[in-house]
Amino acid sequence: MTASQQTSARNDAKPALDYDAIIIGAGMSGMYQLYRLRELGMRVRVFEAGTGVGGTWYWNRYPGARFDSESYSYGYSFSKELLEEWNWSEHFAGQPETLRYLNHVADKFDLRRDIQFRSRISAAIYAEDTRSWEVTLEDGSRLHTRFLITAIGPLSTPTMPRIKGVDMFQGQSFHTARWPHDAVDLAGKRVAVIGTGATGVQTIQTIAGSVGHLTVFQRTPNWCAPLHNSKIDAETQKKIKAGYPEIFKRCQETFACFLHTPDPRGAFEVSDEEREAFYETLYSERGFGIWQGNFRDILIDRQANATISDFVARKIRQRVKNPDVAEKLIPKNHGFGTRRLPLETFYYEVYNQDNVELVDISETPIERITPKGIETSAGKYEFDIIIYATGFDAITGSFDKIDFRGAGDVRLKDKWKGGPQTYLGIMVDGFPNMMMLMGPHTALGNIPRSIEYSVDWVTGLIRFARESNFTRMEATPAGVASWTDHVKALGVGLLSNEVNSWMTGINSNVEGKQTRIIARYSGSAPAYRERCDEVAAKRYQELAMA
Ligand code: NA7
Repeated sequence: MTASQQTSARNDAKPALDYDAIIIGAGMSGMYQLYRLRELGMRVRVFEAGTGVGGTWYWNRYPGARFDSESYSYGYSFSKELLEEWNWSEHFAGQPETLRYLNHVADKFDLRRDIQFRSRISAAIYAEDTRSWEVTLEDGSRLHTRFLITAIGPLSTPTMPRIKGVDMFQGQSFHTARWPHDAVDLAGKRVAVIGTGATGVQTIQTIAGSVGHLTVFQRTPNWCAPLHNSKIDAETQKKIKAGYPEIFKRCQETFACFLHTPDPRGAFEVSDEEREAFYETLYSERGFGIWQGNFRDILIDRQANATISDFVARKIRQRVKNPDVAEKLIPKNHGFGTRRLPLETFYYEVYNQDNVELVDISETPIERITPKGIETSAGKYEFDIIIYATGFDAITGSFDKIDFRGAGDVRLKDKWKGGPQTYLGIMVDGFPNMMMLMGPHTALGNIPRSIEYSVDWVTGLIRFARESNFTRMEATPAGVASWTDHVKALGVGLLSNEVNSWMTGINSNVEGKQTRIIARYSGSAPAYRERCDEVAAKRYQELAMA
């Protein structure tokens, strides 16, 4: 008997599996992975906790949620027909439009028939004898699958602050990522927002005009820069459609798949006047250019970084009338761009409004939430509504919530205690037949571009396994050690790795997440793809296949 005949014989002897592949999550990754695996003729099931598709864009319905990537660089690129028929209305589309888009994709490719909604997975356990995964849903049902693909998102487990009395508040309160589907009436209300990350900034600037009174509780200010959003007119729409091949080619070439990529010059390779003029240009242009398209050294050289931090600080002082408030809004403990840059639309001007108050809780911490509002060390505030824009247990948080157990009953959570260990950010030794989309150690950046690449890579691997009659594929310990070391080495010298943020695995609201880890791949997307392409070209010899 040949090896492949033996494999087939072993398969025949075992009870049939429910599915060839189970995908966890029907966000952008899960939807596209379903589409690709169907093309291989596989029996695939997607389990999704929500009642609809869209992942991030399904859950994050808070006021003002929108792209910070240009809409036309964000959509799926795999279908020409889809690109042709969809018109983005703004350069940076809002959440309702994006959710409509993803529903359109689900309809167009008839995805829903293989997606089971309202289905949260609680455990996934590998069985060596059948080379398969037993997946348990919260309702207790169990299903068996050869391949398990996680599409659970890097920012999908919201975290509430660990403040006394959070459950005591008698008004309405929401985490931004659990914003209700029905409209929330904010008009004339006394509203609190806790948190000033990208989400807090979008929420605050959007609601400040309609609420009665807004109190912003800020623990750490973030550097922000103008989004410069606008509508897309008919002429521009035509140009975008005609330019799609060029747009996606550019995204493939840039460092993080955005339309912007670092300027090859260093900040001190130009005169002071040229530098200032360059910063003015970047500040006046739309999108992430000021972060991703800035001088090549601002995110690695403290002095270079100080020049852009100083420039943006001056802008904040110009835009905020009250100098004390302006100072509170200027970050002092980290440089520009070393945390994820929130893009804003008249955010700073909000603090010039009479109905808006900034409370610096680094000076006067929140002591408790009361039935009527919030109590800080300095006083009591009463509210009708409290909005928690307090972020996510990022990158590994959604993995921690599922009891993943690999060969020998090893828990993924235990294996990753000291930080994630992965092979290409896609596989883990001891967890055969499990692949992660947008897990730790993958290139994130302009995320749909990374999603499409990873899904295609995983699809290629599964195709190869099926064609070769392999039923077990696993990363080797050496492969995992080497990739993990590589990812750690790439992070050395980055100013962002010296700062507490979700990007360094810090979350003050989660037990055990107070130590910085390297959870993100910080090399270039082209280098990431080159490495993964090489593995595929060598017919996945780096994996253990049987
Ligand atoms: P972020 O960027 O993690 O921001 C969370 C904010 O909430 C941040 O200002 C935190 O202050 C604040 N926070 C968190 N916990 C508390 C407590 N307990 N008390 C007071 N303030 C708190 O999350 P976002 O949702 O804004 O953005 C996440 C990503 O989603 C974003 O980068 C985009 O890529 C999309 P801190 O800075 O920790 O002092």
